[in-house]
Amino acid sequence: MINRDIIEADNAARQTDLAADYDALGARLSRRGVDIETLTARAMGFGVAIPSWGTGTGGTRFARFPGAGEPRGIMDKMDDCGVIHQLTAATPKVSLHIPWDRTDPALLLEKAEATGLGFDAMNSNTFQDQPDQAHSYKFGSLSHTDAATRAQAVEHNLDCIEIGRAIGSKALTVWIGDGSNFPGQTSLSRQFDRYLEAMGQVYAGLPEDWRLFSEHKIYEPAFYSTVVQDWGTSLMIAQELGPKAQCLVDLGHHAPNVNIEMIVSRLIRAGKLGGFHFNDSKYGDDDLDAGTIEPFRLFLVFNELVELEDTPGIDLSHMIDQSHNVTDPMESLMISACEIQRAYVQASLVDRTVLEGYRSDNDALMAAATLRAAFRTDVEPILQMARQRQGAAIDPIAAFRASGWRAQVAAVRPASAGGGGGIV
Ligand SMILES: [Mn+2]
Repeated sequence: MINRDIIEADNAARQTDLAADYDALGARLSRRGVDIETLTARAMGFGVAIPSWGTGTGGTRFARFPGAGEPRGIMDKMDDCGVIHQLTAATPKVSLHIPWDRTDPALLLEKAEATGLGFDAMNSNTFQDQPDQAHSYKFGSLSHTDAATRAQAVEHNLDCIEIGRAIGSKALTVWIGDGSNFPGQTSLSRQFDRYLEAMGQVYAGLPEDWRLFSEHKIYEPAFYSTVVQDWGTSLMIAQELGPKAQCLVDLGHHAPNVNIEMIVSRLIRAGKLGGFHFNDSKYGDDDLDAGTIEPFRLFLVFNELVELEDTPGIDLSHMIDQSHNVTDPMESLMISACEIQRAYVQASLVDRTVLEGYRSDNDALMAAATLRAAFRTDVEPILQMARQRQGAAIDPIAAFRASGWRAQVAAVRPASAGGGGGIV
């Protein structure tokens, strides 16, 4: 972890400005009937999980250009996640990926204790072959035509649940690359039947207090058809499997211009929204940093979440899923967590009573203006204050750079080679 003195010294230099900015924003919000302290408390209560795989430099299918001091394994990844949470106070959990993070659960618990972290959903991997496995996933996993290959994929998912149980996780996210590259290559209907049957076996192995998240993605690695390609299919899966099955929305897994906030609303209505993989995209599953391309879309997603937050039974896993190819992954993850938190706070200051009035009166112009007023409000002082009050950094990137963390770990972590996974 980073020495507390470094964080405090960096905060000290920013404290006076923050106090002035916070008071000024508080006065402005007060004129709109909004209590800044309520928003700060909400910011402090917000958390988004870091994907363990996001701490290493990602890549594309063309190449990966490693960075300095990349984590050597899950213990280093947990150290990095601990620092991200220390500086942002917004990332209390880590989402593990098996087999990339496979290790003794006792060591994971020990590291979680040392870094002040917990564990969010487990992620299985049947989109790659591992050196020791009997059957290849080249032509699919849970939906493969061969029963033994499907059984192997089911067994792997059950194994992920076992590891998760040992470390206090409460959910399993299943994303598969299964599909086809050619029309006629596979039966679209029977392939889905096979998937459902295999997932039924995974579902049967879920502990009582666990949830199973089905993550859809429109295409890639399969380029003609994908078994779990959209939210409709994901909803069918969740409804067929049972009450512990829900849908996970990865923001980058849709066709361009799809109205994701409406998908969010529909899934909540069905009682089937389980969680998110936050990221941003310009063209496809780009896995860019949250809020960098379409911050208004991120805001609109949170607008639905805040509007429906009192829906009975709603319990969402907020997770990041990004690939950091040209930035320091820890810096990208810190900024992303803060941007996701920003969208949440901005959505929290929408005047819902006023908005409902405009909706009732069919005043489209003022309804849209009400949302824009919230989106345009600079809530940075609220985020900064939330961090400062929790002992984190007012400016996480500045404190991180001042700490010299990257250079320190680069001295003990050997340079890594290219390759490895990044885009899920
Ligand atoms: Mn994802």
